[in-house]
Amino acid sequence: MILDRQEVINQFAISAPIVSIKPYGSGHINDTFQIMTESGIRYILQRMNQSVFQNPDQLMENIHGVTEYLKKQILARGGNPERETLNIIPTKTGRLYLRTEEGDCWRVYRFIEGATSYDEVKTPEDFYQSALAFGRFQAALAEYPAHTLHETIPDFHNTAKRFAALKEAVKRNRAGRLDQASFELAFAYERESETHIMADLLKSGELPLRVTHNDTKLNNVMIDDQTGKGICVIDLDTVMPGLSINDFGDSIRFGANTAAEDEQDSSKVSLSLELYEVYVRGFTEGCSGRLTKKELELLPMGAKLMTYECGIRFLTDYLEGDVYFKTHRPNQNLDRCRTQFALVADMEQKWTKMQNITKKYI
Ligand code: ADP
Ligand code: GN1
Ligand code: MG
Repeated sequence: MILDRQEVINQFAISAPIVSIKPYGSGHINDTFQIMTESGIRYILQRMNQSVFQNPDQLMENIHGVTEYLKKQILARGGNPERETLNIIPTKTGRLYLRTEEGDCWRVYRFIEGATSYDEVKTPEDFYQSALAFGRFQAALAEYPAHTLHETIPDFHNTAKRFAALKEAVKRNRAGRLDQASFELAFAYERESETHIMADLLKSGELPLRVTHNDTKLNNVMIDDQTGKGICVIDLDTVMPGLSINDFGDSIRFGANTAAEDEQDSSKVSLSLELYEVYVRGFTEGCSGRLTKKELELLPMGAKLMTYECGIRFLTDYLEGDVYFKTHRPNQNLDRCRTQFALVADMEQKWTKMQNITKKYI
């Protein structure tokens, strides 16, 4: 039997009758809905993207482990665990998620009220607050037993493997779009030698493996509407062992860009050095002295390589026919790739300035 959304939500441990179910948010991966109940309590319902996350059991085990761990810390400091971390609402049979007969996997979270996840930086203060929140998130998980975490997406930030996937996509030319992307491909290939940098630094022990978020874009943090503070880091699907500079870099890629991720006029793209500095300040403060000197020195590299890697991923998806990231119009993935590469080029121009700003915080 194919369940509709109402029947799906009926399987979860929610007592109040459901008033409405509406698509929600602007994430690129999962199908997200806002559930309104008669009591006024809201929930987030998500169909997990199983082509991206192939093992929902392991995925939910990670999120359950991490959120339970964070809850203890939040309680110990007198915080509100219902707002400061994700809360999984189990099914009526006590499971972390629902698998329907046709194989779809659904989960429900408590809705974090009185807070907003922003798709663009409106004020430097918001960006600073997001930096603090992501830094603190990493600090809070510093002692988390990393070996218990499943790798929900293998080689998620292995740039060399991402580059290899691009080469495969070029060979296949599955969507017949190769000719439209020749400039972008040349840009990507010119920087192939940089794809190994992070993995080499990890291998040589110069960078430590930490428990990281791995998807630190601005709309994955909730900012309190009253206090303006970053209260909760969400979208915990990719919490895995990783590099702190990648968490830093992914935030810069998205939030310190003067244009939207899918801006069609790439001349609007640039790195805001003001926002870069604001984020360095917030992130280092949030990590509260945990980052090593090497990690701090490599923050600009994290920003550049995460932007480059994301550009490669958008380009690969464009060539494959838009099968990974959600798209809402033709060429959106190509536009996204172009903004990322324009941002990389601008970072290369501003490299010394980025390094000088970073030095102030070492
Ligand atoms: P995706 O992996 O597709 O990005 P997310 O988990 O980030 O999915 O959810 C998409 C959006 O839904 C978020 O950017 C945020 O706006 C909203 N959202 C997710 N979880 C919650 C929550 N618990 N409370 C309020 N809003 C949420
Ligand atoms: C995806 O899930 P979302 O929209 O927060 C992607 C990130 C990319 C980002 C680009 C699991 O993030 O890695 O950086 O899009 N998440 C996954 O906007 O692939
Ligand atoms: Mg998200």
